Amino acid sequence: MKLRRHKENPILKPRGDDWESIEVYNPAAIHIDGKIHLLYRATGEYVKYISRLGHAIFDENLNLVERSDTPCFTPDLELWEMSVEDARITPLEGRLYMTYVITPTPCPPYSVRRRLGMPPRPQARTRISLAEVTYESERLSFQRLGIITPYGSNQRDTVLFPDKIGGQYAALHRPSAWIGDGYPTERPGIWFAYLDGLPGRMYGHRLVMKPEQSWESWKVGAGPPPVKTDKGWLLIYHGVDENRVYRAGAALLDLEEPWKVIARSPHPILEPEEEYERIGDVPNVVFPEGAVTIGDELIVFYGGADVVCCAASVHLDEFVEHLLRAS
Ligand code: BMA
Repeated sequence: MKLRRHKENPILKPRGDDWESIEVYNPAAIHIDGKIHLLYRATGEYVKYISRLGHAIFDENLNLVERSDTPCFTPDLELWEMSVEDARITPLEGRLYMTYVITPTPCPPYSVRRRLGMPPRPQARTRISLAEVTYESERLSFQRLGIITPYGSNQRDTVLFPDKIGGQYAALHRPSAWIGDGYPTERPGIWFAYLDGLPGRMYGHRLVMKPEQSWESWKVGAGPPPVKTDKGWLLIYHGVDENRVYRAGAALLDLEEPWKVIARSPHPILEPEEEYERIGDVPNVVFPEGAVTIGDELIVFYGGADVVCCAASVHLDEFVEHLLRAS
């Protein structure tokens, strides 16, 4: 079963001549008091390729209500954050937590470097940091809580579960360095871990999913935080193939032992088809990172071709039933 694209896609495009003038993509999403807040990755130049986070507010019909003129979250150079990328927001115990990627040596993607004749990408080991987000008097503020992923594991795509698992905080993460000899996967996969606190460190790692189908053979990574349903945790994830095409898939994970996969979509639930997904700074990319449930509808927010923000939706119960039948 496929997600249905929003008719007004893309819902956000680059604008101005500053920090968000070339790319606005891969948004986190959170639903607060009838409004949907997106925190999107924004870039304004290719040379340093620093990402910041922008903030846009939509109503429940996805009409844009407000878009901040300034970034809401910027790298803290004293913490060796040169670029902050690909946020996810999880409501947990009445608070909001954001996981985000820190890149020590930001660098444009291959297609842009080739176009601009730039030198090869420096070796970068990315890490995931955590922040608590507060929304008060229509303003977002952030308190940094520090790095949560294991040293040297080269991370992206890390999301907290919105509930404790077995009484412990828990996350899904994607350690790109944990492949090959000594690891249960040859290609980057989605792993489960507990956290010993917030802030805290990960422990008790278990592989949840590795690439299975040809459309996800290069790597897989979690998208938005898992959505709790009575059939299991619904995980929307991305899969990359040998030609670096990014598609979205879905899986259901056991509620108590989320490292156990109950169902998994054999086919993509969204793939690059529209021009804004096929043509951009990285062609052929749909990259889901945010999801909100409004009534029976699950709305998924994703980046298109590393340039724009988009939305697509599905009837949640029908989708879960279909996933159970199809796998
Ligand atoms: C990933 C991340 C994402 C990006 C995707 C496609 O590694 O950098 O932010 O959308 O590649 O380029």
